[in-house]
Amino acid sequence: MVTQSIDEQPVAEPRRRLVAHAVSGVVAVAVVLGVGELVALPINPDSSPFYAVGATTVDRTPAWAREFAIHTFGTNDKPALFIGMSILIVLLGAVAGLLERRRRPIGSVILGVLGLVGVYAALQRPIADAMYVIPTIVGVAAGIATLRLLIGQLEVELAAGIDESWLPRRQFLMLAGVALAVAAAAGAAGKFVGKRIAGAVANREDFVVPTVKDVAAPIPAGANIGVAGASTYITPNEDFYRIDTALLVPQLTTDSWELRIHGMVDREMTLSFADLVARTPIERVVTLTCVSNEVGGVLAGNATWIGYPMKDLLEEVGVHPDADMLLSTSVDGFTVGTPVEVLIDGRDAMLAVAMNGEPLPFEHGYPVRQVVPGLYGFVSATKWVTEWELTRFDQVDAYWTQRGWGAQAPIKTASRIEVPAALSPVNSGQVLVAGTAWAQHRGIEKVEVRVDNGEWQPATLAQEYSIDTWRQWSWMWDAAPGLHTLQVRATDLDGNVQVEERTPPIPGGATGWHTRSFTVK
Ligand SMILES: Nc1nc2c(c(=O)[nH]1)N[C@H]1C(S)=C(S)[C@@H](COP(=O)(O)O)O[C@H]1N2
Ligand SMILES: [Mo]
Repeated sequence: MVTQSIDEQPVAEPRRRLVAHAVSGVVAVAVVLGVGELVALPINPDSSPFYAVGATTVDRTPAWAREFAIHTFGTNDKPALFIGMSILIVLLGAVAGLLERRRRPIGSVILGVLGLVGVYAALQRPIADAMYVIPTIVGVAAGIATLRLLIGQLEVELAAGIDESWLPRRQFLMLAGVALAVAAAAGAAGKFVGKRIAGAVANREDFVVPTVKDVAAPIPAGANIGVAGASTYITPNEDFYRIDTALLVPQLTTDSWELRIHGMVDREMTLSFADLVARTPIERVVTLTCVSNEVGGVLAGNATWIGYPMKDLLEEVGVHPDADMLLSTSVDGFTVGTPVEVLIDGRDAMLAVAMNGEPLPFEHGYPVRQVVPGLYGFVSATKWVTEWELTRFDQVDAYWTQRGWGAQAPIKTASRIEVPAALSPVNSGQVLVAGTAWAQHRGIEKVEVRVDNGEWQPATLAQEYSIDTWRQWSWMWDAAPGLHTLQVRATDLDGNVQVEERTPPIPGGATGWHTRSFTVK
C-alpha cells in the first residue's frame, strides 16, 4: 500500500515543521561548502565551490555592475559579494530543505543544480584543470547525503503524529548538529590552510631576486640549435620536469624558513633566510636530471640558478674530517644523502633561491632548494630544504636509498633523439635529426648517430656552454624509403662512451642507446 506523503496530510502544518525542513536544507548546503573547502586544499584553494563561484562571478560581472559595486561598497566590495552569496545560498538551502521529501527528492535536485554551477565556475578559473571539479562534486555528494539523512529522520519522527506542540526529537537535532559541526570544522580547516597558502603566495610575490656580481657566463647563440620540436637550451620554468613525493606542495615563506645545520660539525648553526641572503650569491646554469629518467625520457631540464655556495656554509660550520655525507631534509621529511666531497670539490653546488630569473616556483622548492651539478636529483637536489645533518654513509640511508635505490648516483652519460618526433612521418631525402646529450660535470665530447646498425657517424655539436649543462646536437640524414632505425650515443670528456646495455633506472640510472624507428616515404 502506498502511504500518503506528509505534505498531503490534512493536518495544519506547524511552523516548527517547516523550520526543521528549512534547517535541514541549510545544514546540507553548509556541508557542501565546508567539505568543498577542505577537498579543494590539495588541488588549489581556487577550486573550492564557494570561492570559484565568487571569483567567476567577479570575472563575469559587466563593467557597469562592477562600477556600481565599487561605488556602493567601496573596498568592501568583496565582503559584500561573499555576504550576498551567503544569503543566497542559505535561502536556496532552505528552499531545498522545504521541497525535499523522502519519495520526491526535489531538494537534492536543487543541490545538484547548484553543484553544476560550482563545477562550471571552477572550470572557469585561470589555471583550472579537470581536478577542479572534484571539490564541488564531493561537497555536493556529501550535502545530498546529509539532506537525505536529515529529511528521512524528520519524516520518521513526523509519521508518529504531528500537532501544534510538535518538536523535532533528539535524533534529528543531534544529526543536524553533528552535520553542522562537521561542515564548520571542514570549512575552518580549509580556510586556515588556505590562508597560509595565500600568505605564501604573497610572500613569493614580494620576493626580490638577489642581485649577483658573480653572474653566469652569457649563453652563446651557438649553444641553442633552434630546431623546431627539439628542447630549448634553457628550459622555461613551466616546462621544467617536476619530480617529488609531495602530495601537498609545501608552502613555505621566507619568514618561516630556517636551515638547521648540525651533526658532525664544529659549530652548529641555524640560518634564517635573512642570514642566508646576507652571504654572497652566485649565478650558474646547471642541468638537472632525474634518476628515473628512461633512455630517451624527458626528466631533465636546464635552468639558470641563483644561490649561495654550499661549500661556504660547510666551511663556516667546520665539517669533521670523518663525515662523508650531508643528509639534507625537506620540510616534509623527505631526505637526501650527498657526498660531502662533491660539495667542496669546487663545483657550483648551491642553495638556490631563484630559477630563470624568478623566485623558485613552489613546485621547485620555494624558497630554498639545493642544486648540485653532476648528481641525480634524488641524491642532491633537495627542495624546501630546512635541515642539514653532517653524518656518514655507513650510518644512515636517505629516503630513496631505503627503498632500493643507490646511495651514490652520479649522472650517467646520456643522449636522446628529439627530432623527428617518434612515429612521425618522414619523407625521403635530407632529414634533420636533432637532440640533446648530457654528462653533467664531465661534459660532452661527441655525439654519434647510426642508421640500421651501420657505421657510427659524428653529429654536429652545439657550442659548449659548460661541462655542467647539456649540449644539443644535430645530424643530417640522407633518408632512403623504407623502415629505418636511428640510434644515438654520446661520449663524455672523460672518454666514457654511453653504455649500450639496456638497464632499468633502479638503482643508479638507466643505460642504453636511444633508438627510434621511422617509416620513410
Ligand atoms: N623535498 C623533496 N625534494 C626533492 C624530491 C622530493 O621528492 N622531495 N625529489 C628529488 C628528485 S628525485 C628530483 S629528480 C629533483 C627534481 O627537481 P624538480 O622537480 O625541480 O625538477 O628534486 C629532488 N628533490
Ligand atoms: Mo629524481
